[in-house]
Amino acid sequence: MKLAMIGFGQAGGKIVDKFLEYDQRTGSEIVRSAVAVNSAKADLMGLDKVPQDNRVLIGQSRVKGHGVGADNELGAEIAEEDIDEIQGAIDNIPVHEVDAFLIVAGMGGGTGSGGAPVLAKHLKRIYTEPVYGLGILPGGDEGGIYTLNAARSFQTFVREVDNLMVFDNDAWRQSGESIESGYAEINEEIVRRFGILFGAGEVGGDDEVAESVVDSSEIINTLAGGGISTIGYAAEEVENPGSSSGLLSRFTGSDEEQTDTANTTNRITSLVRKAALGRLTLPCEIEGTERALLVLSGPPRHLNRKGIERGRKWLEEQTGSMEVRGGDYPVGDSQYVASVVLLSGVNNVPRIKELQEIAIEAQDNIDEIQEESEENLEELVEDDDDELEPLF
Ligand SMILES: Nc1nc2c(ncn2[C@@H]2O[C@H](COP(=O)(O)OP(=O)(O)O)[C@@H](O)[C@H]2O)c(=O)[nH]1
Ligand SMILES: [Mg+2]
Repeated sequence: MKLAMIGFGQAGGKIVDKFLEYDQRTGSEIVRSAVAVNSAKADLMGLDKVPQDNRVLIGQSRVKGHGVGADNELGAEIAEEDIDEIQGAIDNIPVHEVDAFLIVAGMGGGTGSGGAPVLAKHLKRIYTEPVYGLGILPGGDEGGIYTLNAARSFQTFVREVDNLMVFDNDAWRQSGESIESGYAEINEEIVRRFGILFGAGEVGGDDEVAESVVDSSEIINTLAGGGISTIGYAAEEVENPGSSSGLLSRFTGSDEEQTDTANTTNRITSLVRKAALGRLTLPCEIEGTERALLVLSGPPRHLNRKGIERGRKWLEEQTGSMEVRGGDYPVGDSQYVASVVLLSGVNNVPRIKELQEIAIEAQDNIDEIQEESEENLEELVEDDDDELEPLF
């Protein structure tokens, strides 16, 4: 599946940069175009792969290239004010060649948190292609302002996009690591999971013969209907004589072929379970998921229809969904069989409930403060009445 990716803010830009690197490394060709938008000049300069012409600095008249701090209201304002400049970069995208837009942003900061929902709304008004979000939730240790930003931005972002895929930094935090090296690993994880998912829809007719290849319409249909999505992943190393580093098996008897088939099927079903029950990009209860897509990637001889069908059935039972799709993504020279499970329209997510409560609480506080100040104002006016002559 071919995407136009727009990284908004620092996290967004870095992750899109990583997607470009992944594309070059694996030849998956999922990034048709990449744009980075930021209010901080230094962040844009820190990118490696996003073409210079596709780096858009917004809010120059307001913040002089220094960023908005963690002020996501200011982030939203400057995105609105400079939407034409962002559109200028998007005008260079051959939109007829892309299947969807993907806006990537950290939800806890200022620029991406405020700007990503504004851009989503804008793109949806102009284009008919789906607009997806990839939202990164902050770690719990980042502090209250980040959580509050995320709580507010998340609500708007999920409403504006066709589907919001989520990665929760808090669930992936590793202790004893510097933040930067921690992010480097986390970003690898993000790109691997989404790379396999979107790469699955990019296998052409002349690629490896596969039993049931996933195409991009299956990804789009799984995401259609909106809501929040999470992704599971599991992989196992396999022997692959087809790859350069694999061992050549000299002889394969028919008995061995049969155990091979059984092994292949068992490996696939166990990888599907591991992917769905292991750590998801956004941890949640998988029961009650509205739609799901299962992708098995790896060398064609290690993929089979029976395993995928079993895995698909198992996912139907676990999620209670009647809309579970599945297929394979043959990668001839891979040393791994990997299972990616996209759970779309998840409903039972503790982290999201927590964020919603925080947003409501914050709103109540704001209302209270406003009421108080209105009362104070009335008192002032009443007091004034006694002392001042009416103006007219
Ligand atoms: N996964 C990941 N998250 C990041 C990275 N950098 C920042 N974040 C997260 O994104 C949030 C927003 O930070 P940042 O992108 O710098 O804000 P912005 O530039 O104002 O949009 C932070 O609160 C972190 O949770 C990164 O490289 N990877
Ligand atoms: Mg930053």
